[in-house]
Amino acid sequence: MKLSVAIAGKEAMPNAFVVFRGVKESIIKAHALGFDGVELALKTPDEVSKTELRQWLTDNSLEVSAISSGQVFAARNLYFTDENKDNRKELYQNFCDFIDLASDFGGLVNIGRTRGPIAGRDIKLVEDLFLDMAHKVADHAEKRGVDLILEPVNRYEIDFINNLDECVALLKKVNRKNFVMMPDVFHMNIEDDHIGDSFIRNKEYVRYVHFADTNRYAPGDGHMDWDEIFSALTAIGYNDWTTAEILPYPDPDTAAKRTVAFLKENYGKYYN
Ligand code: LER
Ligand code: MN
Repeated sequence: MKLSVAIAGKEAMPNAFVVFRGVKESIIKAHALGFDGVELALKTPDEVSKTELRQWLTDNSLEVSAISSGQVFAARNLYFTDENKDNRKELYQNFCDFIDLASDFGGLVNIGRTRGPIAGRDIKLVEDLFLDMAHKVADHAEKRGVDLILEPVNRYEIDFINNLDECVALLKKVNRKNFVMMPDVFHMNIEDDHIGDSFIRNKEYVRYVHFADTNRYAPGDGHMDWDEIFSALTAIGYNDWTTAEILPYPDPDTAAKRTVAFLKENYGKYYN
């Protein structure tokens, strides 16, 4: 497996779920602390120059693990289940641009809270709005060789697609090879029956994984059963990115250092 850390540009909202801010500074830090990659949380596609990004990654032997889109929802209020035509157009264009960026960096674009809420509406209408946008962005992603990764998110953040079973039920309706799943063990701890069983039940769709402990602090700082998680990931043959999407507590450097120390000391054999 490879270890990545969530980062954002300097302009990210204070509540963005990232450890480091400032793309260049974050890449330098991530490399120095022992990560293999960074997950880029972007608000807009033009926030980072491709040329500079490529140079910073090369200089620090780092990869982009994925582009994440949470701030497109949190800061710009754009989402798949919106009925407003102009907003849908803007969201579609934004996703096409993220996909183009991902085709050069990482090959993955996340859909977390950007899927949008049900918000008291008829579930059929909400799913149809989601499916319509899902197919449009999947068409574009297919041309660029990019996968879209839908993330179940806990009920206190959004009311649509909270656990892996619900996510896979919807992904079966999407029915596109490049539209798969990104489980986050922090949300799974709240929503799924048993983390290990849920990974195994839904294994065909697992493409990327977010790590955090039960309190959303660094792995090892809460009461998450990491043995169960690594056993399940091994059982399903998962050997790809595990990305720390944690609160920068008590400060970004300490949180990042604790993540690397805990995972490499206890589960080093998985990070060959
Ligand atoms: C939000 O809680 C989260 O986990 C993000 O990765 C998705 O927006
Ligand atoms: Mn997450």
